[in-house]
Amino acid sequence: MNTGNEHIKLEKKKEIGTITLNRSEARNALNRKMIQELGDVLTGLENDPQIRSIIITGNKDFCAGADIKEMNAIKPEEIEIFCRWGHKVINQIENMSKPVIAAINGFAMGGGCELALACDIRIAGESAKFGQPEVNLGLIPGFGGTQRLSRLVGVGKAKEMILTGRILNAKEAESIGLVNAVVKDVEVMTKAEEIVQSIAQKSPLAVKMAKALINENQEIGKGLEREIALFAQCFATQDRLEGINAFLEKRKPKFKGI
Ligand code: CO8
Repeated sequence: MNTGNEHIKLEKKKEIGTITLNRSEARNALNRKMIQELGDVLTGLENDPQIRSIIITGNKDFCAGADIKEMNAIKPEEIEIFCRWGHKVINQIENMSKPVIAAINGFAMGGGCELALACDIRIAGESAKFGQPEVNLGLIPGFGGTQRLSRLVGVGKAKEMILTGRILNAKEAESIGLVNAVVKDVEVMTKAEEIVQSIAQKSPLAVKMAKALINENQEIGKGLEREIALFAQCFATQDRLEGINAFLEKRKPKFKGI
C-alpha cells in the first residue's frame, strides 16, 4: 500500500499492518522525517478497526539508530525537544492497544534497538545484531534504552551493553531474553505473522487489557524523563562533538570527560 511516505512503507493484509522501515542507504537510521512518518502511520493503525496487530520490520537491516549526521546538526539547546519528540513516538509503539511485533534482520543499534525494545515481542533472524553503542559517540541511549533494556534483560546485562557498547549476535540476544526467538533470516516475517495470527484468535479486549497492565507495572515514566535530561546534558559536551566527529571521520574517538 502506498502511503505517500518517503521512509516508511505500510502494508495491510488481513488484520495485520506491516510497517517497513525503508531507508536502506543509511541502514534505516531514523531521521526526523522518518520518525514523523512512523508516528503518523502508527496513529492510523491504532485508529483502524480492521487492524488487530502490527509488525515492524526493516529490509536488510532493522535500524542503525538515530541519524547521526542529522543529529550532529542540532544545536545543544534544541536537542531536548528532539529527544522528547522521539520518546513520544517510541512510547506510542509501547502504548498501542494492539500487539506490536518487531521482525529483525541485520543491525538493530542504538535507537533501532530501543525501537525494538518498545515492541511487545521481538523475533530475530540469524544475521541480526544488537547494540547500544551510544557511548562510542560520547552519548547515552536517548530513546528509552536506559529504562527498557534493564527491565527486559536485567540490570547486569543492560549495564554491560550500554557501558561497553558491545554488539551482540542473535543467539546471545536470545540467551539474555532480548529477543523471544531466533529463526533463519528468510523466516523472520513468517514467524512474526504466526505469532500475530495466534494472538488474533484471542479476545482483543483481553489482549489489550493484559498488555496495558504489564506496561503499567513497568513504572517507566520518571526514568524516561531523567534519560531525556541527561541525554541533553551529554549532548552539550566536547566528548559528544569528538565522538560524533570520530564516527563521521571513520576513526576512533579520543574522549577527555569534558
Ligand atoms: N546515522 C547515520 N548514518 C548511518 C548510521 C546512523 N546511525 N548508521 C549507519 N549509517 C550510514 C553510514 O554512515 C554509512 O554511510 P556512508 O556510506 O555515506 O559512509 C552507511 O550507513 C553504511 O554504514 P557503514 O559503512 O558504517 O556500515 P558498516 O557495516 O561498516 O557498519 C554499523 C554498520 C556497525 C551499524 C555502523 O554503521 C554503525 O556503527 N552505525 C552507527 C550506529 C550507532 O552508533 N547508532 C546509535 C546512534 S545514536 C542513537 O541512536 C541515540 C538515539 C536517541 C537519540 C535521541 C535524539 C535526540
